[in-house]
Order: sequence, then C-alpha cells, then structure tokens
Amino acid sequence: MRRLATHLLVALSLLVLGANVAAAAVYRFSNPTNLGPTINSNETDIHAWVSDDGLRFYFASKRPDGSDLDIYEASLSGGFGTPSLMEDPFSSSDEDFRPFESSDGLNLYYNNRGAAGGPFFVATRSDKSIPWDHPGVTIDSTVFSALTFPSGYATGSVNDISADGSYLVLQGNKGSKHDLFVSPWNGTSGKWDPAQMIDVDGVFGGSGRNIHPSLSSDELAIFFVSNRPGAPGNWDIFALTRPDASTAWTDTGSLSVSLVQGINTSSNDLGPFLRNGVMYFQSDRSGGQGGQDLYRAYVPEPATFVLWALLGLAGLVCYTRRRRQ
Ligand SMILES: [Ca+2]
Ligand SMILES: [Ca+2]
Repeated sequence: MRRLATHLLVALSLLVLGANVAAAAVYRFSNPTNLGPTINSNETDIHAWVSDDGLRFYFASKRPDGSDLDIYEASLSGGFGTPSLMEDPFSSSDEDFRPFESSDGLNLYYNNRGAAGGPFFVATRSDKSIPWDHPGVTIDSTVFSALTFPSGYATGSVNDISADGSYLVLQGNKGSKHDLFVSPWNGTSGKWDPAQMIDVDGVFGGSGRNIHPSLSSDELAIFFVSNRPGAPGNWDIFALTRPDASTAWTDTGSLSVSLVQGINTSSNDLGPFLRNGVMYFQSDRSGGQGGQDLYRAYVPEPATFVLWALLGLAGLVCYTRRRRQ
C-alpha cells in the first residue's frame, strides 16, 4: 500500500507540474474590471500602454478636451493619476493613437495618418524626466522612410517594440484585410526595414482580420485581435506564441494560436497589452462609461495553483492512510 501511495503521489506531482507547464502557453486572466471614471470617459478610450518601469500610463481618447483621437498620459503609482492631454503633436487635429515607449523610456512611438511625413513618428528625449511635450524633445519620421508594406497594403500602424529595440510589431491594412508584421531595425542604414508579414492565417487556417499586436514581456507571445468565428463574438483577443525567443515571428510553422481566456465577450474586445501580470484592453461591453472603455484583468496568482496542489496531496495522503488502517 505504501508503494502504491508513493506512486500515486509521484503521478499527482507530475500531473500538477505538467498542468503548470501546459498552462504557460495558455493565457488566462481574472474577471476584468473597468478602469473607472478617472481614466474612462463617455467617448472612445483605447490603446492602453504602460511603461517598462510601470510608472507611466498612456492611452488614446476622443474625449471633448482634445481634437478627434488624441494621446493622454497618466501617472501610475499606487493608482491612476488624472490623465493629461499631451500637447501637439500628440494631440493634432488628425487622429493620434497607439503610443508606446522604448524600454529605456527615451523614445515614444505613435501614429498619425494625416500629418506630413507620417503615418509613423518617434519622439526622442535625452532623459526620462523630460516631459514628452517639452520643446527639447525631437520628433522624427525619417527613420520609417524604408518601412514599406507588401504590395496592396495601403496603410498600417506601429504597435509595439521589442525590449532590445531590434524590431517593431505592426499592423498592415489591405482594404478590409488586416495582418500583423514585424520590422527589423537596420543598424547600417539607421532606419526600420520593410515590414515582414506574420502569417497568422497560415497558423490558424482560413482568412481573418488580424489587428492590434503587442508583445508579452518575455516576447514569447504576441497578443492580437481577430474577428474570426469560434470565439465569443465580434472582435476577440488571441495570443500568437512561439516556443523560444530565437524563433522568428515569420516562422509560421513554429507558431501556435490560442484564444485568451477570461476576458473576451460577445462585445468588441480589442487593444490587448500585458505588463507585470496585468492585461489591459478596451471593450464596448455594457456597464462602462460609454463607447469603448479601458479594462484590466490579472494573471491568476501562482499561489492558487500551489494551494490546490498542496490540498490535493494532503487529501491523497489522508485517503491512503485510511485505506491502510
Ligand atoms: Ca468579443
Ligand atoms: Ca469610453
């Protein structure tokens, strides 16, 4: 009996270990909460992004104090500070959207499809303490002059950057078709190279619309949004994963796709961004401030898994002891 109990314990331990390993590729989150009236308005509130140090929160909004879609910044230290509208060019009369920083906080990337030299821009500062709308901050679009999309893709957006700054993650638009791309940094030319397609449809099968890519911190996942069937409905959030960081995002045969668990609804769920175990996204589900609102959900605490594993082991030990008596 003791040998059987030992075998059962080993088997259970392996099962728990296997489940946790398998869970690493499935992104599951807690029930989302609305970021509330400090951040959200009754207008469009989208494209949440948090700096690497976790202290700065960026998003885009159509609230009345700006003009069309503009970029806002809020402190994020023990809670959200009151968002402030960033000055021109981050709040031009065109749509300014999807801001994100380089990991050193010295570059701020954003999109503006109407401005001269666009649609992609990068603001550069010499120190993280300098506000982005300071006169000493430079704005440049020339580093994107070689960043072309394949034939037929008329527009696109820059959406995220790798931690080492070696590649951008983008969205390309070809009529009603949308696809994900990467653009490597070319140190020789000092520019971003032409966009290379990530063939999500090749992984999935079928033909979908794939938008809003963002990188996980370990860069083993690109979260993105698709409206393909088989999910809760309208736009939903998915994860494109690779086995290791040395596998290219263009290596379709090595990638897999899974629906992100716990946050999708039959409403539109878009703009995913994961930082420090918190998944931010936007949704027009009921119960918000109006229009699209920003939400966040959390990665379940690992302690939960450990607790259940310990409870399972304790129950098994009690059972085998009672069988022996
Ligand atoms: Ca949905
Ligand atoms: Ca809103």
